Amino acid sequence: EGVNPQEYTLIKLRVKEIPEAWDLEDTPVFLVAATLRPETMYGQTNCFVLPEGQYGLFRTKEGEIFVCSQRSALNMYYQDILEEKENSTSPRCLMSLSGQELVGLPLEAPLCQYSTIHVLPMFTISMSKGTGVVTSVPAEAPDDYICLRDWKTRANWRDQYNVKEEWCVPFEVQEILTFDGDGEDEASFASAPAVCEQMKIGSHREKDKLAAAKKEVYQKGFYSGIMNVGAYKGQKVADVKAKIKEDLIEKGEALAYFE
Ligand code: A2H
Repeated sequence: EGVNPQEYTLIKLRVKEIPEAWDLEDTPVFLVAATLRPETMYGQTNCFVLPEGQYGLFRTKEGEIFVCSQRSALNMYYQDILEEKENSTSPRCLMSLSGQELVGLPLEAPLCQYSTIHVLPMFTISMSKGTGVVTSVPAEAPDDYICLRDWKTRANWRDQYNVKEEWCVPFEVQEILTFDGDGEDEASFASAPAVCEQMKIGSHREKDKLAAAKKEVYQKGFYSGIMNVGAYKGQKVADVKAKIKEDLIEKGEALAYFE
């Protein structure tokens, strides 16, 4: 962790069918995903967790339940997001779960074009960054694009990790940004799928190639991207990013988080 705190937006992904074993009845439960790109949430197709990662259920001050890493729960406790516990320096974990136990859960995600998306595994998630939960926007994030493509195309991986075809195959990359005056070619060149295909990235385990792709897509998206969907359609990403974040926070669908 560096000297300058990084501010993330935590996106609240509501669990649509709460497993009975969690014994929570009607309490609202959310997987919380840390993102630097709240303006891309229109393009969500799924969510990712680390199968061997340890996650926990934690109660917030508002009486909701968040699913996230233990480490991020401690940060949230100090940031006054989680329920206070008297004479304690750490939050209470209601239940501990592996990422694999979250795979397949149906979620409702803010701004998402699909009414239900699912949790899939991603092997490159770091449990010491964000919440350990990553929401997936394949149009703008090379990691997300390649990982979703892995689950769509690799039946043997799906069998091994209990991933159903219908959790990944039907979900299309949504064109959420366009690029100023450049016409179609430039726009499609800057998208994550185009950059990844051009770089011939074979699987989401190819971290170095993905880091290079990420840099290219990110710069282009932030500095020349124009919203192609939603309330700010036609406006520059750089001008509306903060507003989209504030709108989500105001609606109770996201919150600011630092680390
Ligand atoms: B971003 P930074 Cl559209 N492990 O959100 C691996 N990756 C993680 C993570 C973890 N524990 N927690 C968050 N992330 C991802 C959207 C997005 C992101 C787009 C484009 C680029 C992008 C949708 N996924 O990130 O190391 C999250 O993915 C490019 C950097 O703190 C989060 O933002 O800089 C980003 O990495 C945070 O990475």
